[in-house]
Amino acid sequence: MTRDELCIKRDEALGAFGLSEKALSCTPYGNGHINDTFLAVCKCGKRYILQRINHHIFTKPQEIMENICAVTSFIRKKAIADGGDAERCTLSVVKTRSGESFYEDSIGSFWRLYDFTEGTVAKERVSNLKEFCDCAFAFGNFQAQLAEFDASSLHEAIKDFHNTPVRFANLLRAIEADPLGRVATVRPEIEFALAREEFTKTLEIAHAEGRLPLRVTHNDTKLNNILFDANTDLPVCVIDLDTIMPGYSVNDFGDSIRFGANTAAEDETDLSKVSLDLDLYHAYAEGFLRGCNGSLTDSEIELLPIGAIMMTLECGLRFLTDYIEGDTYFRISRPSHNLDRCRTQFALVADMEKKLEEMRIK
Ligand code: ADP
Ligand code: GN1
Ligand code: MG
Repeated sequence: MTRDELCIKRDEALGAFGLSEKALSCTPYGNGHINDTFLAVCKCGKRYILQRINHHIFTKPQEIMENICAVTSFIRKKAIADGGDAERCTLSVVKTRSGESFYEDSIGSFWRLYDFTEGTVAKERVSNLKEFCDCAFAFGNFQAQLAEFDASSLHEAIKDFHNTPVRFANLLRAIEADPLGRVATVRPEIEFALAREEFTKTLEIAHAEGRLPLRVTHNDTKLNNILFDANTDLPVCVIDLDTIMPGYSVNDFGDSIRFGANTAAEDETDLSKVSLDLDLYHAYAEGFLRGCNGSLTDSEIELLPIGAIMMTLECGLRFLTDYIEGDTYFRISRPSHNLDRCRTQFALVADMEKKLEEMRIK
């Protein structure tokens, strides 16, 4: 779709929602890799987040929206009962004029609208330990809040999303197909991945042996999926709820570490800058365990460091697979973007492997 076509569809979609007045502007927003996100502003100043759901990835947008509506109303009810901030405690879905939670446009793209959560900011990096610890509390608390949510009512947003052995098998398939002849250029990265095939099975084995329960988890616990209060810097709510489904607590922990406790950005090209910041790591662990409020078992706590390595390795496998397949999944803004991202993830895995003993939670 060209930029112009996207604008036309975006305006068609905006018109489908019951806004009290026409939006004055609607411009690209945020740093997500998957959906197209826009900020829509009305004359009165009211703001909305409009998103085109990536339906190549989320193949059943209706099910995603059912999950989101169910989870957000559950969280909102809980917040009201606890005397919390009903407006800002979770995302608030704006319905279409015909009462649906999403709009399908004339070419089969799917759109949804959220109220903009005012007075908040999303962050790509934290500036101190406390901020990261607060963020950990928010993600841990999110999991604890949903402990009583009926997991069987949730649709599986993306099959095998954090099944690392399946991600490993996908990489092998991509290497075999090698559609763009890129395999020859990424031999060291492939060797790095192949050497860790056995490791990829660790969490699946722990689950099969009864040491790692399935819980309702977020599954995409990147720092920029938390909104912070612009004045107090405290977390206000957890967003990007597309991937909520049964999963492992240690993966929610691990994905936050992967992104937020790395001393470099996810797409840094100078790999000497990449390392695990152990102070951030332990600050996060402390906040996460407090947020989970005693719900994690001893064996889950023991597996937290493995979750951090697993999510980092898995993300590296996914970036490498996408690079080999021709960048069809993650949004890129330069030709080697996915390869650069893969390299930072693998460099971080290597550093975590060295620091494993220091990552143990006592
Ligand atoms: P993606 O799945 O592509 O990562 P997100 O749902 O995380 O998309 O949204 C992308 C960005 O848009 C977020 O990181 C955040 O900055 C912003 N955002 C999303 N929803 C809201 C909201 N309700 N209020 C304010 N900002 C939001
Ligand atoms: C994607 O949507 P976003 O940017 O929050 C991806 C995550 C990856 C992450 C890597 C649905 O997250 O799984 O960990 O990029 N989301 C999906 O930055 O695949
Ligand atoms: Mg996001």
